[in-house]
Amino acid sequence: MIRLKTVLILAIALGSAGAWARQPEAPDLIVQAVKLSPPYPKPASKVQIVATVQNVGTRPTNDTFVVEFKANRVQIAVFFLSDLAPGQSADVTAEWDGTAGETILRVAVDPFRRISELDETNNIFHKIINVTAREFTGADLVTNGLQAQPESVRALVKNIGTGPALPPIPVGLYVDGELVQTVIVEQELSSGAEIVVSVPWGREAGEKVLRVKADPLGEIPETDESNNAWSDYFEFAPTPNACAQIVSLEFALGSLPLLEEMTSLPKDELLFGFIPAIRRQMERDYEGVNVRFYLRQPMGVFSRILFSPENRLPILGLAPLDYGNFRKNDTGYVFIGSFHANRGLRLAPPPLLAILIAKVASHELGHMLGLEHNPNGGIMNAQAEINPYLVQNEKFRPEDLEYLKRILPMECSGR
Ligand SMILES: [Ca+2]
Ligand SMILES: [Ca+2]
Ligand SMILES: [Ca+2]
Ligand SMILES: [Zn+2]
Repeated sequence: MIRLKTVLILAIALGSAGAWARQPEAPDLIVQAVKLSPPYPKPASKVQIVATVQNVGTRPTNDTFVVEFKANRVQIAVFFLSDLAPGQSADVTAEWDGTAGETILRVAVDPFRRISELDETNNIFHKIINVTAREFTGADLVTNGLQAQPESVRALVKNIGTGPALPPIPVGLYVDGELVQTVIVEQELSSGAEIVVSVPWGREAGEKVLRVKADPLGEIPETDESNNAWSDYFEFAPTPNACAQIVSLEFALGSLPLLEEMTSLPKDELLFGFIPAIRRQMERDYEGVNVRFYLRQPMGVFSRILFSPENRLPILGLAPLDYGNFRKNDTGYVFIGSFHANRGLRLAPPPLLAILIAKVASHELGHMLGLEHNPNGGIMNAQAEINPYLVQNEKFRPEDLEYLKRILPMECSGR
C-alpha cells in the first residue's frame, strides 16, 4: 500500500515538472475582422458578411470547427472549417437579408468548443450594423461623457467622422436599460463638430445606470456603429433611510459569458443595458417597499442576490427564509447556469429573459424578507423558481405586498 502511494506521488510530481518546463503549445482561433458588402446596406438589400478567421496560436487546429453567424440572436449561417495552420487565415461569407434599423451581428469561431485553444475568450466578434435608407456621408457619431442635471441629462455628442452628420440626429436616453426619452438634434454636425444635448428626465431615487446613445435606432449610417453610447452609474437622493433593506445584485464573473451566449449582446450592452434592466424590473416588483438595489457594491450592511454560473436544474434560485427579516445580510442565489441549460429559457428574447431572471430574483428576495410560498400565486408562487414563465406578468399578491410594506416601511419615523 505504502509503496504504491509513493510511486503515485512521484508520477504526479514528474508530470507537473514536465508541464512547467514547456511553454503551452496550442492553436488559438480568433475572428480577426468582419466586413460588409455593400458596406452601408439599404433596406431590403442582400448583404454579404465576410468574416476573416485566423489561427494566431502555435499549433494547427487538426480538427473541424464551426464559424457561426447570428443576427440579433438568430442564427443566419454556420460554416465548417478544418486545419488552419499557425498564422493562417480563412474568409467565410454569409448572406443576409438586411433588416432596417440596428442589428447586432455576432460571429463566433468554434462556439461548441471542439478545439482546445491557448485563449478561449477571444473567439467572438460583435459588429453593429445599421441598415437605413439614408446615404453614408462619412459621419461617425460618438457620445463623450454625460452629466445628470436636476431636470435633465446632458451629454456631449461629437462627429469624429470624415464627413458631416446630417439632421435629423436622434439622441436617446436609457435609464437602467430602458429607452425613456429621445431628442432630435436639428442641425448638421460637420466633421469634428460637437454639441451638448440636453435630454429632459425627471430624476428617480437610488442607483441608476444612465446611457446616452447617438442614433439609437440605427437610422444614420456611420463608419463605426459601436462607439455611439456613453454609460455611467449615478446615485440620486434621497439616500436610503434606517428602515431600508439594502440589496446588492452581484453577477459572478462566470455568469457573464453565459448571459452573453443567451443574449448575443456585446459586453457593453450586457453590463449597461441588460443587467440594469433586471434591476429595473425588481424595483417595479418592490414598488412601495423600502428596498434599495445596487449593482455596484453598496456601503454598510446589505443582503446579496448572487447571480451564479451554477446549473442546479430544475432549480433556478434558492434563498434562506428569514421571517420578519431579522437578518439584514442574507445571501440568495439565482442560477444563471440553470437558465442557460434550460432550452426554453435560453432562447427567450433578451427583454423577456431579463424579466424572467428578475422574477426569480424577486422571489428569492421575498424569502430573504420572510415570505413563504403563496398558494394563491403571484411572485411567491412555488413554481416561480422552476418555471418563471408562470409569473412573468405577476406581481406580489396583495397580502404579500402588505407584509413587505409593513416590515420595510418607506417612512422611518419613530425608529
Ligand atoms: Ca481563441
Ligand atoms: Ca459611431
Ligand atoms: Ca448609426
Ligand atoms: Zn421559493
